Amino acid sequence: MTCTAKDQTAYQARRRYIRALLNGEDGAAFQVIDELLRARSSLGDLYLQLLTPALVRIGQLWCDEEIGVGLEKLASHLVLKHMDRLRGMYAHEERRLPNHVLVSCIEGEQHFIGARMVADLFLAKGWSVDFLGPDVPTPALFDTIKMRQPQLVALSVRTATGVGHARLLVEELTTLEAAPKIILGGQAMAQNEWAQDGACAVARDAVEGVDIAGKLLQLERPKAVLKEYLIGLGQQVRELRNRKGWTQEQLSECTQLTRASIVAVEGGKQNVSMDLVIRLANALETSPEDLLSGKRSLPS
Ligand code: B12
Repeated sequence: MTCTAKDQTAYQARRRYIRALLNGEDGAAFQVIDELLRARSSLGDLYLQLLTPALVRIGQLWCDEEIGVGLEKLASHLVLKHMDRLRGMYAHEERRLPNHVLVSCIEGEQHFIGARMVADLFLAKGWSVDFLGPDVPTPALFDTIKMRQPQLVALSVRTATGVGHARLLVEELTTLEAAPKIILGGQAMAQNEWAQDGACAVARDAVEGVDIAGKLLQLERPKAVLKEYLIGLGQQVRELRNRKGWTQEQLSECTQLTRASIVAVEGGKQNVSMDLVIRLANALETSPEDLLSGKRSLPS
């Protein structure tokens, strides 16, 4: 099998990341993530191609007694810290979709990083997420689901001891009137036939999990609404112009656009050409994608 330059880079990045984790070097470890972010890696890429393999390697070193559980815990908490920072970059309050998922580890399950990854990817897609974390007793989990009424329940089962609890909970949830859709994941789920009977779905990894969830709820991509984007663009332009301390005159000078045009854009009142968006982006030292990503929901 040929090893591409891209594979080589990914491999080197993983080695540097693992070394920094094992040395407790938070800064050096996050620098690897930063470089991959600048190379336009997505959150899913970072979680599946860097953080997960790094933890698997650390688990192997623990299993081979090359490191103790102390260093395993230090490394896994540094990874959790990096995930907190990444979540802050990807989860946008104003992009909330009407979809609600409850993510939890099954009773007895202490491994919660996988479940946290799933929750983060749902957040990045705009879902409302309830995250319950590790080792949630089955009766409490059932009651919380009944009370919160999510459309979807995502359960993490990493070790074999959790499979029985998962099966019991799935059976109980299917008796509910408005039974939620259920998705299961984690290494222990891979071989379990019972989970393939339609009441629930099983995903191999966190990215596949979010994709399957969309299909389970038949979620169509929401139609883009021009007015929402124009209002968002206007607010982004005003925010960035103010951050630069510029007047509308100064922006009009720098972009060679009329002041009236700047006023109309900032008011969300003018349909715009790509040329205009690019002039504004260059003047405000940002990307056209960033200017257009500021979609705002219309006032109800
Ligand atoms: C960190 C760690 C711990 C930490 C957990 C800290 C924490 N905050 O989570 C602590 C120290 C608590 C721990 C304890 C134990 N651990 Co441990 N641990 C690990 C380690 C190193 C990393 C786990 C991890 O986060 N992996 C990375 C995540 C991202 O991977 P993941 O969980 O597979 O999740 C991915 C997918 O499965 C998926 N996914 C997961 N859940 C879900 C849910 C849904 C809905 C979806 C869609 C997808 C999905 O998404 C993720 C990304 O794709 C692993 C090594 C490894 N190979 O993973 C050992 C490992 C899992 N542990 C192991 C063991 C044996 C234990 C203990 C029993 C040790 C002991 N004797 O005490 C206890 C058990 C505790 C318990 N009851 O759960 C073994 C398990 C062996 C086995 N047969 O399953 C491993 C494999 C180590 C080894 N190599 O032997 N552990």
